[in-house]
Amino acid sequence: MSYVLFGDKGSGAFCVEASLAEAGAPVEFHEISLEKDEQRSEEFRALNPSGKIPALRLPSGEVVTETSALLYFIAERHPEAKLLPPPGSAERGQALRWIAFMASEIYPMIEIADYPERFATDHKAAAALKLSAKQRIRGRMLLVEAAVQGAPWFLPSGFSAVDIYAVMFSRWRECRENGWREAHIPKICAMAAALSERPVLKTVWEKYFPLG
Ligand SMILES: N[C@@H](CCC(=O)N[C@@H](CS)C(=O)NCC(=O)O)C(=O)O
Repeated sequence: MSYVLFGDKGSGAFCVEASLAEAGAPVEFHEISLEKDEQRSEEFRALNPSGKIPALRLPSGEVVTETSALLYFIAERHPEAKLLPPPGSAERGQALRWIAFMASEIYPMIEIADYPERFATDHKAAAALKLSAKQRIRGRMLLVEAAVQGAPWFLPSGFSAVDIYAVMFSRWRECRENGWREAHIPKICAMAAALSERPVLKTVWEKYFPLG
């Protein structure tokens, strides 16, 4: 039995598939279409009651969800992939800090930007909310950009799970629209270019972000 990843192309499942590819761990992909709202189906909610992707079924049968937890978990389970700096090191502290920042300050804003009607009572309020969520996401991505310590990677010691996570947010509509990311987060764009060239990530990259 291998890992089974429940996700969709272009989604947060990218982080999981990229981390597993770095670790050389085989994974079976099970598509949960966001367009068809399959993440809200009863069948999928049996795996993740919060109705969100990604979800990872382990070879032993348990299901783990929450992208940031999965980034830590895969790094821990596959230490040979060196997805995080050594435990207790100052760099590990920075890695955990910025993954936590993106998980708590940016990812929840994506739901507001993508599904504003869940949070508003009418179309006008939903449109205003969508716009302000996009502005928050952008403002917070600027903080991530300013914290980049290496080149092209986030950490001076090299490639890590932080790069996978930051690059994912930069691919989404809120950062992509109107060339915003190229103008405002060039270090994360350089990170994305370098990441897409990593031999083990090429196929994953093309699957999730065929348009770059
Ligand atoms: N807290 C979750 C958030 C995951 C999330 O928002 N996933 C999006 C796709 S990238 C989703 O499933 N959206 C569908 C929905 O909110 O109905 C995590 O960190 O994994």
